[in-house]
Amino acid sequence: MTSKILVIGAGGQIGVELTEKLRDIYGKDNVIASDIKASNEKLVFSGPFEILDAMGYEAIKTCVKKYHVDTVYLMAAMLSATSEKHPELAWQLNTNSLFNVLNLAKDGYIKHIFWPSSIAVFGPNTPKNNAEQHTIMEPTTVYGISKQMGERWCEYYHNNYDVDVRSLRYPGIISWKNPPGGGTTDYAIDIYHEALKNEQYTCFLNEHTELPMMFMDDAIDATVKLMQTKSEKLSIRSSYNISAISFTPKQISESIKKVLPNFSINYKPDFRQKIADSWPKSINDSVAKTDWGWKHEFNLDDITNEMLDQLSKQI
Ligand code: AKB
Repeated sequence: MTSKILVIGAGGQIGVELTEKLRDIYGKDNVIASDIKASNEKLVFSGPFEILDAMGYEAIKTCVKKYHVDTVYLMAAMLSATSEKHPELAWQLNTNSLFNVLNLAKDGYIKHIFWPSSIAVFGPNTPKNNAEQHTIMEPTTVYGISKQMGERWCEYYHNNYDVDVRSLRYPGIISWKNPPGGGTTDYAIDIYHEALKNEQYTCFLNEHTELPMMFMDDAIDATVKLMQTKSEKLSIRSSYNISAISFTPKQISESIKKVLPNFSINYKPDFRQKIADSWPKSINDSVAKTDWGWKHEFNLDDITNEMLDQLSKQI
């Protein structure tokens, strides 16, 4: 029998492109997109779609039974900046949704889970450069704490209930198809929109804030690859470090200037600076490379060219 996949939070920045990719690979009728609202027309009309609240165990179970789902990608989450404004809601969403899906697997309704973690699991005491898979973590943001807790529970459910749950610590993801929502790394998308519209950008992080980043295509590839890897090859059941590139606002602005020489940037750091300062500058992903052959494709100038090219067609 063909595997049936449910994507929860399919309308988000990563969810939309992940659903598209999964529908390409596994067939549109085998991938059910769901979200709390039907905000993305393309998603709704390109295959099965359900309105679904990630916080409702019974509703997810009903949907899983209706479509005979065996694999869930849980993409619903509140990101770092918004979570600092709504700590309780962030905690509820980010943790209840994960427990719902882990318990569906424990109760025998589904077999496989993908759940994204983040570089936000690291904190100010983590080594800034080349943060290892296993290192000091101690996250200081609500989002980071929720992701770290989630990682511990994923590993626990795997070890104690044999749940096949897999996860990646995504860095900032840069994309042009769907807008991001409420992250600290979102500046690296906003900057391309503003460069094309106004040739000017005011950045909410200071010029030297170096953060790990990745182009969407690489993030989707990593996700698909991890889920296609044979279980026995996976040594990590909390979440894998994955890395592509690291840059500062100044470096991304220099990359943009190569294409748009009149572009200028200025800096007005806000509350997101503190969040960014708590995260490492770069990530060591050697375990993902060894276990399942992870490798990124897009470097900073590739991303700049692709972003400016695609966004200029949209504008
Ligand atoms: C955020 O900025 O909150 C996210 C993340 C790094 O997980 N993009």
